Amino acid sequence: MRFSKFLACAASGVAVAGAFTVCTTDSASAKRAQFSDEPWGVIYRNTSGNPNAVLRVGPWGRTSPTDIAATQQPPFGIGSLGLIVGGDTDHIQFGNETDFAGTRLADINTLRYWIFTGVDVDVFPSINRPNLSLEIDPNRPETGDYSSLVYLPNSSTAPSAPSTPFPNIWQQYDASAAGSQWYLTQPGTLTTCTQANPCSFAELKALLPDAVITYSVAINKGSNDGPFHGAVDGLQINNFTYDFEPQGVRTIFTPVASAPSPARSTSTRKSKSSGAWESKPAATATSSGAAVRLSARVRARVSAGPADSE
Ligand SMILES: [Ca+2]
Ligand SMILES: [Ca+2]
Repeated sequence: MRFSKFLACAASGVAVAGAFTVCTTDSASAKRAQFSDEPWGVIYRNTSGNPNAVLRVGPWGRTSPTDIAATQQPPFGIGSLGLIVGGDTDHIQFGNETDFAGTRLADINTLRYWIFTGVDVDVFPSINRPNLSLEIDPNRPETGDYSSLVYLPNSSTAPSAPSTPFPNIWQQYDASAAGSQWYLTQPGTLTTCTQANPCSFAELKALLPDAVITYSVAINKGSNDGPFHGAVDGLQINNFTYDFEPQGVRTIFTPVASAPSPARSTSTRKSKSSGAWESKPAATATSSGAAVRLSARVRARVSAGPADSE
C-alpha cells in the first residue's frame, strides 16, 4: 500500500527535500504537517569527525539489570535524540540556533534533561555523558563577547544529578539545581566558574548577571570527551519541555512544579482537523492548548520574560 501511495504522489509532481518527499497535492501537505517544524537540529559549525545524531523511537530502559525485557519508555512520547559518538575525535551538538537568541541568563530558572547511556555496567563509569551547552555573551569586563556555558553531568551531584547514575536507564539531570557544575569555556580573567574551578548554576547566574544567550542552546558531546552511545530526551527550559521524537521536536507546556516521572508521562495524538501533532501532557501537568500552539519564538519570550532591550 505504501508503494501505491508513493506512485500517486509521484504522478502529481514530486520534489525531494532531504529525507522527506514533498508532494504538491493538498493531501500530501496534510501529511507533511505531521512533521514538526521546530528549528532544532545538528549544529554543524560545532560538529566534527564522524558522530551521529538521529531522532529515533525508544530506547527503552531496564529498571533492573535482571530485566529480560526493556520496558522503561522514554520520559516523553515514544522517542528521543539518539547520539553515537566514537571517541575523542568526534564532536556533535544538537540544538536550537533560533529561538533563544537574546534570552537573558538571569531569566532562566529551570534547565533539565534526561540521559540514557547504553553501555555495559563495568564500562559505564568511564563514559562522559552528553552535556548542555549555551552560547552566550557574558557581558563582563573580564571576558570577551563570546563564551559557551557548559553543564557537567558527570561531576554534578544530587539533586542536580541522580544520587546513583545507572547505565541503560532513563535518568533526569537538573542543570539548574544545587549540586550542578558549570564552567565558561572562555572565562577571560575570571577565576570562578572555570573548567578548573566549576560552579553551580546559581553561582553562574550571580557571576554573569547581564549574560545573554547568543547563538544557541544545545545538547553537546564534545571532542576529547571519549565515546558515547545513548540518547537524550525532555530538555526543559523554564516552563517548556522540548520533546525529541522521531518526527521532530515537540514543545510541551510543563509547569516547573510537575517534573515527569520515568514512566510514560505524555502521549501523542494527531489533530483530526489539521493532522498536526498535539501533545497530551501528564495528568500532573496543566496544559493550555493555546500555549502549545504558540510559535517557538514567542514561547521562548513568554517563558523567559521580557526580551533584552539592547
Ligand atoms: Ca521523546
Ligand atoms: Ca558583551
